[in-house]
Amino acid sequence: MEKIKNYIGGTFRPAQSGEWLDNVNPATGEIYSFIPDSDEQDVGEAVEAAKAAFPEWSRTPAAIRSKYMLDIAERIEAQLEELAMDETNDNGKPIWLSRNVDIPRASANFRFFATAILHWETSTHMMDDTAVNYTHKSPLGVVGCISPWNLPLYLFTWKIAPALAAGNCVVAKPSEITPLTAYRLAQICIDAGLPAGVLNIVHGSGPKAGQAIVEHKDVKAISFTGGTKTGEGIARTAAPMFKKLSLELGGKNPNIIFGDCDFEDAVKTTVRSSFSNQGQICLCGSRIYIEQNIYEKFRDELVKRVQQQLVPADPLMKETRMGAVVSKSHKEKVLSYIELAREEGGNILTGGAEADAGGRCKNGYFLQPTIIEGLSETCRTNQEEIFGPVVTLQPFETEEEVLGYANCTPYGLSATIWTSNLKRAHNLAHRLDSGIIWVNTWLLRDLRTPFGGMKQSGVGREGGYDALNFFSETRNVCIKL
Ligand code: TXE
Repeated sequence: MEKIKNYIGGTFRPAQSGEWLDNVNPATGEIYSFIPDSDEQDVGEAVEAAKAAFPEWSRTPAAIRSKYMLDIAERIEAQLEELAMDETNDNGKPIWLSRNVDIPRASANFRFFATAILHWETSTHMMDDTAVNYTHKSPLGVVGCISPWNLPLYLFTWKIAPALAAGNCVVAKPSEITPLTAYRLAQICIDAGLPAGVLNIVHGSGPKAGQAIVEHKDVKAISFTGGTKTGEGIARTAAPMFKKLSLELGGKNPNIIFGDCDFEDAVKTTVRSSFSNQGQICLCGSRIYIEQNIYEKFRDELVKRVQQQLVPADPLMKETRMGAVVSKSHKEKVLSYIELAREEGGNILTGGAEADAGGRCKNGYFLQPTIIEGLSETCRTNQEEIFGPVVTLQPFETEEEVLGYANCTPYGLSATIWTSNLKRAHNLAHRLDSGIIWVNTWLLRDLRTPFGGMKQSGVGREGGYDALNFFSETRNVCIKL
């Protein structure tokens, strides 16, 4: 069985403790590789390697940094098939999704920040004829990037790429549940000739390896995506050390569907926004609010299409659109929420149980896509992040009413609005407690735009120049004329 290794100082190494963790394929329930159970010793080594590489890398011209990164982007593209297969085996997601979304986006992340750094401008402020101020940006030094399991290589590279582009050296940790494509990325970096120590990848658990990155005194910033509770713990450790923090946390996103929407487009996209990646995307809409005058028509059509299109099956089959959820414990967590929804008086319109994908997947972690109605906006099912293939439906009559529903959770990541009334769309968009709002679309991403949430969905924004600014220190220089 394959043993995944840490990538430190340009070489592959096991954890110093010699301990390993199991890596399970969620579609089969079988252990298929091992990962290093790293701790603070390994993180310490990685930080030292990053510190040693930093002076050279930070002085390397942006155009050369960009070249390394473009080379990495091309190598990811060239290995699309192998990487897609690895991602699906690690995560349980349909191979279609790995091929068409996860891996292409990982390459796009490197390509985007490799070119963004070439166009990054700083500002000047003239004070009449008295003085000129200019803003100077420099890399922070060694930074930490910690990513989750739902979009493994996609989110890992979304953090690493801007950090490297801005001239930092990185200690990164992928989720211990989905480590494989991060390991492949290390080999790609070696093949691309990325100087040793510029990127270091430490594998292991959150409480051991992740916490050691957050606690290390020489790690200047932490960029984290994951659960809200974990983010809270990270902030507790990092804030008193005055580290820069970017936290992209959970969501409980509303989809608001008005009677005047393009019905076909709204239903079709809602199937995707509810259940893509088995509902395990922080941007999935899990609370669907439908205007009363189309409630029944929309509900019946949504249920019909989900039953027809989303049959849980072997994620390696090219036609599969509903794969396995990421782990046994996650499957159980989602099932416990379905049980809670029943206790709270919810009516399960479809799904509501485990699924058997048969064949080699008979012991995998599959769930039926689940649609529930009849719950209030304030019940736990509608307040807590489930992060699985479970959505609720609720009718509304007025804009004010649905705005209240949409904003009534502790989260504020994203929202979608479906309407042909432009005035209403703007009006609502400006009043929703969400960092990302889509009107008549979902998950349409321009990588230049700010990405992140309000309230318990996080702190800070990723994407575009926001990410480059996060990974930089800013000085103002004032010169008297
Ligand atoms: O996330 P964790 P998990 C939500 C979702 C899910 C829940 C838990 O609701 O059910 O979070 O998922 C590392 N110091 N999202 O358990 O634990 C960990 O090793 C430093 C939302 O995977 O937050 C992993 O690399 N690092 C979401 C990463 O943090 C620590 C995506 C995320 O793990 C750590 C995924 C610590 N003390 C889950 N503890 C989104 N919003 O995209 C853990 N980690």
